[in-house]
Amino acid sequence: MKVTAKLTKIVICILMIFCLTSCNKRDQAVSVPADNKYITVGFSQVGAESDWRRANTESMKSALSRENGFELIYMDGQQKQTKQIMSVRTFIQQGVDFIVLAPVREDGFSTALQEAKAAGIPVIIVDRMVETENSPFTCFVGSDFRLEGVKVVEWLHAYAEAEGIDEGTLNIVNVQGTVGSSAQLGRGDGLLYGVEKYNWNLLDQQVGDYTQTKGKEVMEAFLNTYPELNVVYCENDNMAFGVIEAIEESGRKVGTDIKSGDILVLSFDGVSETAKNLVKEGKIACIGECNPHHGPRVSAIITSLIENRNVEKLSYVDESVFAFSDIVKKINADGQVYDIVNLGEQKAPEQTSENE
Ligand code: GZL
Repeated sequence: MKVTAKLTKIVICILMIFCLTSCNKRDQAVSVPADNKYITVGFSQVGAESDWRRANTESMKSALSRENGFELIYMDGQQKQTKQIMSVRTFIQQGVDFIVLAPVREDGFSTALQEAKAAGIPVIIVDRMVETENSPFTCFVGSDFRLEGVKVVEWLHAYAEAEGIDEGTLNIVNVQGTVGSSAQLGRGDGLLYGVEKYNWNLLDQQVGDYTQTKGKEVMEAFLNTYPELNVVYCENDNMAFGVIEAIEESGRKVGTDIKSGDILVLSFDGVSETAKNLVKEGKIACIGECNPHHGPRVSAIITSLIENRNVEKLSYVDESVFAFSDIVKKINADGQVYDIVNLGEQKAPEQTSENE
């Protein structure tokens, strides 16, 4: 009898251990919500201030879609850093899997990023950059804004040379993007690089905040103050639209014939057909392209991170330069040669295999 009792006890203990471990397994299985089949991504966008921004939002939404396995929580920062910081903190409380931040300006996000890190949530910075020292983020994908600016100023220099324009007569005004944003800081650096290298006259710099309305206001003031101005360095297309309105309403002419009194407009983005048509007309002489299509890159980065594959800390999108004519065919920016994409005249149709 004793042996049987002992054996029974052993069997019960074994059964209990089995049940406990399998229950735990079942508990662990239940602790992961059954509907958690999507990767949740909290995206804090700058706002909706420009065509570029709307294209960027569209790219992110179509890439981070449910069909692609994502649950996207989109928050519009309305160009206010306080709203974006609040969004990051909300995402942390919601326990999202990833945070994507398009920062309105470089400084001021470090604390919120530290909080996301402490919560174990990877942060991907897109488009504009945050200040890098002690700003913990997993990786960045966006543009090299200084390079964008250098490309445009090198185009202006090459154009002036090709047209026989004395560069000492270039009187430039700068309509700036949002102060403190890396797009504004970088493109502004590009301009100052050209002013110094080619001895241009930089008459003034005022903030247009990337919007058409403010771009027009700034240009109206410039026209009243600087009758000698003949070049406008505009840090995005929507401000350029406002600049062109202001110039034409003032009775001056927008164009590329500076020697005859035209005001030559330079810009950035090149996203909308409106902007490209203005280049064809010569009302915008040159656009430094700014690529808004970050969605697929962010989706690929998230997939790599989930699969524990390495991702580049900083990755930059490829961008070109659009111009109103092919008078300048190539430029050299920071030691790299770039072909100019001529929008002005339709080139001969591409050679096809039949008539090669
Ligand atoms: C650039 C982006 C800028 C665009 C503007 O990557 O941050 O912000 O040039 C947009 O059109 O408003």
